[in-house]
Amino acid sequence: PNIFAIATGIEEHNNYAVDFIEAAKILKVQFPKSHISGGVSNVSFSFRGNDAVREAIHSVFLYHAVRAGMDMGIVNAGQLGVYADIDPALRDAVEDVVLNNDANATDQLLALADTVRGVSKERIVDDEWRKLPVNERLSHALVQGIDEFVVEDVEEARQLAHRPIHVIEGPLMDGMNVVGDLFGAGQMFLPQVVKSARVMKKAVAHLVPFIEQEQLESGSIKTNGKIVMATVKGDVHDIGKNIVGVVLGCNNYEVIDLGVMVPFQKILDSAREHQADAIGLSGLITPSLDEMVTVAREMERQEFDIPLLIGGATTSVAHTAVRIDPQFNKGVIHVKDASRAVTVISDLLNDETSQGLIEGTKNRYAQVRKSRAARDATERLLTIEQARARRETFEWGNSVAPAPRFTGVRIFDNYPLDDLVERIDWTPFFITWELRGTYPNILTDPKYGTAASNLFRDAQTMLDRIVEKKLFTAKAILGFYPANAVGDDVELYADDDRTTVLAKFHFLRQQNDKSKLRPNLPRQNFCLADFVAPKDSGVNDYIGGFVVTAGFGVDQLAGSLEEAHDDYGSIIAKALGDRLAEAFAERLHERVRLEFWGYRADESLTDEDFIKERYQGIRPAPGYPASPDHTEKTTLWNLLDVEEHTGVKLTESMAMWPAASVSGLYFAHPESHYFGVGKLNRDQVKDYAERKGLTLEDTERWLSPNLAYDRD
Ligand code: B12
Repeated sequence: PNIFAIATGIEEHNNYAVDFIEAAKILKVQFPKSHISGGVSNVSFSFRGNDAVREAIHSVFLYHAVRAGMDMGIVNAGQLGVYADIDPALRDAVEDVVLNNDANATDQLLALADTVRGVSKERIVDDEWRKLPVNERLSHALVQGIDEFVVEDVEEARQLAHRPIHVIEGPLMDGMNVVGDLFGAGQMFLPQVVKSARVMKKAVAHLVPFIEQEQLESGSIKTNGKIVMATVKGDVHDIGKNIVGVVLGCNNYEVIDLGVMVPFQKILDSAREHQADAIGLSGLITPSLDEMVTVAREMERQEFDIPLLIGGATTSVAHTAVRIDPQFNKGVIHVKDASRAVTVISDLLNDETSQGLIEGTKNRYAQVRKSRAARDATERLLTIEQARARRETFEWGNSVAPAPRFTGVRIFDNYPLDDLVERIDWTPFFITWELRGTYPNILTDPKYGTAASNLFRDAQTMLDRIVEKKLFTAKAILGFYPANAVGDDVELYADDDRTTVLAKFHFLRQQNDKSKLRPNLPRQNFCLADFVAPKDSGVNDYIGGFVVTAGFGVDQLAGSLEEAHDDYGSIIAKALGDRLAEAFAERLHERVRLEFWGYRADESLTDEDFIKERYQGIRPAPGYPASPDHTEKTTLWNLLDVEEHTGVKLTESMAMWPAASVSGLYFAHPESHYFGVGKLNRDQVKDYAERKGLTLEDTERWLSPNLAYDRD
C-alpha cells in the first residue's frame, strides 16, 4: 500500500496513516507470506520545514505500522528518533494525528509544532549554519528565506566591511545571485524567491541609513539597470506587476514602481527623471490595452529611446504585435510571466544581445500581424441578422424560473468572512505564484509540493488572522427585477406591471459561422439575452445583478507588510483578497439559488460541483467572454446605486476599486450557460452602438479586442 500525507488541512487526508496501518493488517492476514514496505517520509509531508515534528511523526507511524505487519520502511535514518524518547506532549499530539483520534488533532499539533522547533535534534543540526562566517550566514539566510537573524548578521557584516555599501554589493548580492540562479534553473519557485527578497529588503533597509550617512544615496548602488513600472491609468490590479518587481529586484535591477492607475505622462516623466533603462506596463482588463497603445504612441512622439515591456493578464503577443508594436520603434516586448521577465530584461539591457532581441521581436511581431491579417480575411462571420436567426430558442411556458422571493436590492454591509473561507477555490492562488497544478494535488506534487505546502501554510496563517481580526471587510449588494428580452437587450422593470423600464442591459451575439463545425457541437449563435423570456412571449421573467467585494482593508494590510519590507506577505494578502472576492461571488450565488431568489432551494452540491459550476443558472461578469463590454457595469452601478451602498467605485476604464471585487448578472434559466462572444462584425457593432446610444467610435474603442475588422 502507499503512504500518503496526513494533516494537510484536508479532512479526507486525516485517515491516510490509519488506512495504511489497517491495510497492513488485512494484507498480512490475506497474504501471510507477503512483505510490506513503503516510503515513510510522505506521511509527514505537510510539516516540511519542521524536522522535529517530522521525526516524531515517522517514529510514531512506524511504531504502529510495524505492529500491524509492516516489514520495512524507507526513511532517512538520520531523521528518525526513538519512539520512547519522544517528548510525551509531542508524542501524544502526534499520536492523535497519526491515528486520527480527534478532529482537532492537526490544529493541536500545529500549535505545538512551533514550540518544539527549537528543541529538535534536526533543528540543532539546522542551526549549525549560525556558526558559519557572517557572509555565508547571510547567503544561507537569503537562499532559505530566513529573516530571523538577518538584521544582526547584516550589522555584523557592516562593522567588518570597509563601507556599508560593500555589504550589499558583496555578500547580499552574492546570496541573491545564488537565488537568481536557482530560480532560473527551476530549482527554486516563486514563493521561495519572494521570501528571499523579503530577507534582502530587511537587510538593505538596515543599511540604508548608514549609506545615507556616508552622503551616498541608495541610488548610487550599482545595479544591473533601472526599470520604471506601472499599472496603467484606469486599472487597479498590481499582483502580477509586484511579483515581477520583486523578481527583478532579486536580480539586482532597480525597480521604480509607480503603483496603479498611473497616467502615461507620469510614467514617461518618471522614466526621464530616473534615466530608466526600460519601462514596464501592466494591466488586468481589456480597456487597459488601449492605454498601453497610448503609452507606446507617446514614447514615439516624445522620442524615447528605451524599450517598452508589456505584461498583465489581459495582454497577449497578438495584441502587442498588432496594436502596440507599430506605435513605437525602439522596442516593444510582451512578457508572459515573472520567470521570463529576468531573461528578457537582462538580454535587453546587455549591449551584446539587446539589438538582436529587439529586431528579432519586431520581425516576429510583423509576422504575427501578417498571419492575423490572412486569417481575418478568410474567417467568415455571419451578418447579425443571420446570427439572430440562429439564436438558441426555448419553450418559455415550462422552463422559466419562479419569481424571486423579493425584488429590489439587498445590501450586505459586513459579510462574515468565515462564511467565505470554505468556498475558496485555491487552485488560482497557486497559479498566481507560478505553481501550476490543481489544489490539493499540488501540495504533494513531486516538483512543486514543498514550495506549495509552505506557501499554503503561510497563506492559512494569514487567512486565519484576517478572519479572526476582521482585517478585511466584505460588502455586497444584489438586486432582482422583473425583466424581459427585447431583441438582444434585456429590459428591467420597476414592478410586475412591466410598464416602467428601470434599466436596459445590452448584449452581444456570437457571429461565427458554426455550420462547418463537427456535427455534435452546437450550431446556435449565443447571446445572453436569449436566456430571458422575450417580451412578446407574455411570460414574466426576472434577472438579478450583484457586486461583491472583499477588498476593503486589503491595501492597508498589504501596505503595512510592504512597509515592513515583506513583499511576500503583501502579495499573499492581496491574493487572499482576490480569493475571498471570488469565493464571495460563489457563495452569494449559492444563497441566491437557495434562499434569495430561491429557484433551486433543493440544491445539494459537493465542493467539486462548485468549482466546476455544476448548478442551475449563471453569473456572467461584464468583461468576461460572454459579455465583453465593460461599460455595462455603469448600468449596473446606476441600477443598484452600488457606490452609495457599498463604496465600490468604477474607474474611467471600468475597473472596480477595491481591486478584490467582482460584479455580474444572475440568469436563472435552467439551460443558461457560459460562452465566448468572440469576433464581431461592423454591422453588429453599429447596431449595438445605436442600441446603447453611443457613438460608433466609442463603442469600437470599448470593444476593440473583439472587433473582427480594423477600426482605423
Ligand atoms: C484572479 C482574477 C481575478 C481576481 C483578481 C483581480 C484583481 N485583483 O484585480 C478577481 C476575482 C477579483 C477578478 C475580478 C475581475 N476580473 Co478577473 N481574472 C482573474 C484571473 C483568473 C487571473 C488573473 C491573475 O491574478 N493572475 C495571476 C497574476 C500573478 O498574473 P498576472 O496579473 O497576469 O501577472 C503575471 C504576468 O501577466 C506578468 N506581468 C504582469 N504585469 C507585468 C508587468 C510587466 C512589466 C511584465 C514584464 C510582466 C508582467 O507577470 C506576472 C507574474 O507572472 C484572470 C484570467 C487569467 N487566466 O488570466 C481573470 C481576468 C483577468 N479577469 C477578467 C475580468 C473581466 C474581471 C472583472 C472585470 C470581472 C467582473 N466584472 O467582475 C473583474 C475586475 C476586477 C476589478 N477590480 O476591476 C478578464 C480580463 C480581460 C477582460 N476582458 O477585460 C480575465 C482575463 C478573464 C477573462 N478571460 O475574461 N479577476
